[in-house]
Amino acid sequence: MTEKKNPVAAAAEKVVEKVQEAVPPPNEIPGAPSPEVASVKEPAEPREPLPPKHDQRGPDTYSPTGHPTGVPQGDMAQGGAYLTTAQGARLYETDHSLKAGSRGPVLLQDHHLREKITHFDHERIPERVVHARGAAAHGVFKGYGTAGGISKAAFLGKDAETPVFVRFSTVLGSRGSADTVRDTRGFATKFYTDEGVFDLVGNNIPVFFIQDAIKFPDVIHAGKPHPDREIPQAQSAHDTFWDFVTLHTEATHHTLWNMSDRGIPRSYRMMEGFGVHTFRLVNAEGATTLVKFHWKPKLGVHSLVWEEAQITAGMDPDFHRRDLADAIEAGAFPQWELGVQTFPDTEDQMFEGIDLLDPTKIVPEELAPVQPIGLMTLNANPSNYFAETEQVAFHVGHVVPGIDFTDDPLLQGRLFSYLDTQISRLGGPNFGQLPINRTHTPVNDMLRDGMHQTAVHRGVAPYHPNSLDGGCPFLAGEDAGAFVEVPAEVPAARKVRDAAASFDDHFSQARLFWLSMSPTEREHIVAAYTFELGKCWEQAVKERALTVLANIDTDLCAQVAAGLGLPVPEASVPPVDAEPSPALSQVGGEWPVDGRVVGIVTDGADDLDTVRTVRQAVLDVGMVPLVVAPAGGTLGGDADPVVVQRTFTTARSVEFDAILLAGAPTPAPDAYGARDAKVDDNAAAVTGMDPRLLLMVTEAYRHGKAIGVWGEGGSVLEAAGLPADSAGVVTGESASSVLEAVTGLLGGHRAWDRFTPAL
Ligand code: HDE
Repeated sequence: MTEKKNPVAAAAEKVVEKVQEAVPPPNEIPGAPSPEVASVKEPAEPREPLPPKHDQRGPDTYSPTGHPTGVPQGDMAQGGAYLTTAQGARLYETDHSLKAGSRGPVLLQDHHLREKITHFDHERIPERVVHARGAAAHGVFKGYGTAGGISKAAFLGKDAETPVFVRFSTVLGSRGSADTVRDTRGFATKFYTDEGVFDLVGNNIPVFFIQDAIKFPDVIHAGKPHPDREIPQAQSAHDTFWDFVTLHTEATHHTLWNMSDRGIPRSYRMMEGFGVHTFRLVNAEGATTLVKFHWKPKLGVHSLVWEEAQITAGMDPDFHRRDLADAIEAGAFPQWELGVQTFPDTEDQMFEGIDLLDPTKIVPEELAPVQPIGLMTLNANPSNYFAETEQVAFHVGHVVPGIDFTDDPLLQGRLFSYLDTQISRLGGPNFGQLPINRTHTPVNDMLRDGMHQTAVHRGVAPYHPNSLDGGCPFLAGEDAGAFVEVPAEVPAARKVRDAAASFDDHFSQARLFWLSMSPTEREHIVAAYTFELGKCWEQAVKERALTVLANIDTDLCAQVAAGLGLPVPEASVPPVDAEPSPALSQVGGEWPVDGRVVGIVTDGADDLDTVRTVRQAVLDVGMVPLVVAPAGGTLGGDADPVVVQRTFTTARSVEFDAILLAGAPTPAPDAYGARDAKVDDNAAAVTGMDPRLLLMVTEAYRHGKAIGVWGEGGSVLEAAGLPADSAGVVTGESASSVLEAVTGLLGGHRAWDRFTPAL
């Protein structure tokens, strides 16, 4: 018997094919705003809306009650060639309101004007109270099957593939704030599993500021801008933040991570993710294991340097957003391995003396290795920021059978907060029906009505038990895949507002982290504390902060005190030596270079064939080449033009992971200080080169970046006063050998050997 094809699905396939045919090939250089090259004249011929760009897709198409609709994603977007009202009536004019005479008053009957303006007036929704600034991508998670012994969750099964949507974020800043500020980063993953949605709502730092959710409003009020002037935006370098974290010393460990390079990631693609709390997994036999979740990026963990982060916040506030979207557009799909540290589910919930319920503590990987259980690949950008990235609603309580909670008091409070917050942000209790939040499994709840209800429920008996709807829906039982809470024992106890004595240790793991850092990383930590506390106004806050640092490490405290010009206090809790955890350091490995950005500087007159070859070679190894020249346009005539992506006016070193100098550009026509403050007129006269290029290489040098030089490029180093024999500076006759060496250096992230740490 031949299988009858569902006509909706068949039609959908055809449309999908059509859309795919229309999709243009990937651009070599990501960032084109549209799938088609724009015309100079305004297009006049009516046509259907353009397809999405090749790298974009929307949420999978499911009904509000979790049924696959077979509707192509394109049908979730606008359609038809003509401008219409929201009700679909075609319009002939949208540039002028309806008036009584061309100079007369506007008429109240102008339904188009009123609809257009009213809708616009209501376009905004409240931003997230924390993690407001973010970027997201679609992808897929593939289980390794290695977690089968500890969790019955089907999506962890061998080769099970589950669609995911991941949103990365900063914590403190508003929606429009800069990406590269010093802050914790959110790392939230929505798994659309066959057993319901599972949200793993984590951060890039494995510990948290507080041990109990009731303190969350306090820490966030302290970290957010001061309530009177509403400054500073998106940063912790201010009095209220340091006032709180020094009075509330359980924040010490997390604050130290923030002051380390982890607080300024190079890219969302190069961050670890952590579930932070200990979770409880349960297998098919009902046996339980305590775990901590880890995301390990295939590209390694890398950071910016502080000056670079600051310049970037001004030059390109969207740096992390752009990096993620560009990498995916260019086909450099970021990947993370999901892993777990496992611990026996003992009565005391301790492991090697570490309280597993205390979210300010890690378990060093050397004590409990991270065991890989699956691989996540992000392979598509959202097609609409608001519909997807802004409206995605995560909730720690979205779990599936096989994953359960522990009594971590921070986790317990989050279980309340995430559901609650969506109601005010997304306008009611039906946020789960927004396309990006829809589960891929049939929904049969008895929740009804409410604002923005988009399901059309049938039946008369949304209550249980009933006989009028035939008893539907029925309860499942564990054997039919129900989520059944682990019947964990709760010890007989008295009601108290209190914490366990083991929660009192606020310094030992901060010291463990400090001792695990390389000398370079320690220098960065000292600099970060000195900067942040130096920005505080209150002397008392600085002095108190030093008393906290004294409890972490004497050297750290002394160095910061020297920078602040304050005396070094005695430790109140003398530091006790801990075994360092090498896994915590970011320095010293080799990683892939996918999506790294290489600036190729040419004066336009040098050997363009070499520039072409190097540009192609950069693309061939999966990196992004950006050609920088004195002026825009193309170089080398019409036959085989080299497109210029950046000029000295638009380029800044922070955009590049490495710089290749193919030439020594003389000052461009706009290279004079009156027009561009980056130009030092004197330097231009003395060196005969464009001073913005000298600024670019000097900054790249300061930021530990690889610099490759051949031909005339050598004279740029000389003019900039940079030693050609310094670590990470490659000079050579052949461009290809220089590029090879630079690529090798990028594998190690930065040339840290260029600097000599004092610590
Ligand atoms: Fe959140 N957190 N959080 N948080 N959190 C929110 O939920 C909250 C905490 C995290 O990309 C809010 O939808 C409380 C730890 C991420 O949409 C809110 C406490 C960790 C995101 C909320 C914490 C996180 C949020 C704001 C203390 C790492 C962004 C908007 C108990 C493990 C998710 C929203 C996204 C967002 C509450 C602590 C991660 C208000 C009460 C610990 C990644 O519900």
